[in-house]
Amino acid sequence: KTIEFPSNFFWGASSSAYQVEGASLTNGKGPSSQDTKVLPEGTADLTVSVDHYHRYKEDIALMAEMGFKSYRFSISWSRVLPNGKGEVNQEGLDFYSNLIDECIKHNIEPIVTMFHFDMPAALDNLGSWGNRDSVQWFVDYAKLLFETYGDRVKYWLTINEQNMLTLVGNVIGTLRVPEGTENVTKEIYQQNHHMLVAQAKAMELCHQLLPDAKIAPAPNIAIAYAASKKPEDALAAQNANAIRNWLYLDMAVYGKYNNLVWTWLADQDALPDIVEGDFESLANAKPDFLGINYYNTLTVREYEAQDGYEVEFKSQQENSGLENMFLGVDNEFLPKTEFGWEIDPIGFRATLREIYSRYHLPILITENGLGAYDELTEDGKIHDDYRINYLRTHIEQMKLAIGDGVEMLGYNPWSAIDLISTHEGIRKRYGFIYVDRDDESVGSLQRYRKDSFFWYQGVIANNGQD
Ligand code: BGP
Repeated sequence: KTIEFPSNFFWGASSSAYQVEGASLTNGKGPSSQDTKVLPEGTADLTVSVDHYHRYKEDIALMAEMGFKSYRFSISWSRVLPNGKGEVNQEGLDFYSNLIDECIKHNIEPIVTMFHFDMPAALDNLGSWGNRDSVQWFVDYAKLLFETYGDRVKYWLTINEQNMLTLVGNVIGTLRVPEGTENVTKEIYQQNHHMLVAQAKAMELCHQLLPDAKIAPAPNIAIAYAASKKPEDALAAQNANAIRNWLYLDMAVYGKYNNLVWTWLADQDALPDIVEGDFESLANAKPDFLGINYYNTLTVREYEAQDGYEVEFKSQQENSGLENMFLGVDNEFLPKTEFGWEIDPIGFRATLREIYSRYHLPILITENGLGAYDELTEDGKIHDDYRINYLRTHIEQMKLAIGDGVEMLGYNPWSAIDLISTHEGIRKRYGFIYVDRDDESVGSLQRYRKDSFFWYQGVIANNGQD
């Protein structure tokens, strides 16, 4: 059968503020947790990044040349509110206003993430998401954004990858556990609860202030496969799915804690403290769609204590596990990227099917992509056929998911332009647009069109056929 992408499908790509902008401590911007954290040795710092702050017009023009219908970017909280609350930085507000106008000028729909891993350092010092006041800080920040940009921004995303923040926040540098904390799991899931309530209140406020706007969470969702036919492995896969995926979507959509997660927390005496009214706020708020980041699936088997395995959820791609719940293993059917991430386009289709049948909300892909070492040739080309191949196979599977009845709003892979990877610096590139800089030196910052740039231009022009 012929499957078509909808005619108003949002073909575009993504970025996040601290990874592209630079100007990290200038023009009134306050430091964020990304500016104060110690970066892995040898990775580019964020003072310049790829200087999108000064070159956004050139960058948006290149996105328009590719035919983008949407651009997903994030607002740096501490650029608009240097202390996270209180005094507003007008220059910061103006920057995003100009960026939004520039998108609209090129008929590119701005899709705005409100929080992408960069907590204002001033709020970090007050305990970040561990402080119950963080709910109000976020709601006040959201109100400022809705009032300032709501006349032009129709699509909003609350918190990027809240599940990864909860599972590996220490690695990302945003969600920290205070030293001396006795029950680490309780502390982490308390912070998670504050984020969930903050998100619910922000979604409700959005609907009150901007009746035409649409708002969604943007977790990193990928289904977990059972490693074998062993029934215990099926249970382990359910545990992994609940903890990694469904907790976040069940909460955002139904305002209910997933029962597997709730009992797992209770067993560890780690249930979050709930304030009166929390469940009401959670139940009242409904997203209009779901923003989904997808990179790769997870394969798990039954947990066994004697494994001598370091049991900890390490990152989205590394084999990881959680005590008594599951252990991650390699999947021999899946190839890996140069950086060791499994590549699973069919898992993308499976994930989309599963999400849609659980929640029945339209899905916007807010990230998907391949990080690789790209090489700039002497004649100014980048032959990234590996990236084209990755994206092509994922688009094919997304199309099959549409054929399965999944309602899709758009595809915004990671990333529009090369940017600084949090863990790997700029040596791990994702963009359609190459930036001449490396981890050691800022370089010329000149932009080049990769082969994938021209390929994606064709895909968009033909609404999904290449
Ligand atoms: C997601 C984040 C992005 C980006 C991407 C790639 O988790 O939302 O900010 O970093 O992953 O990850 P990495 O840069 O580690 O390759």
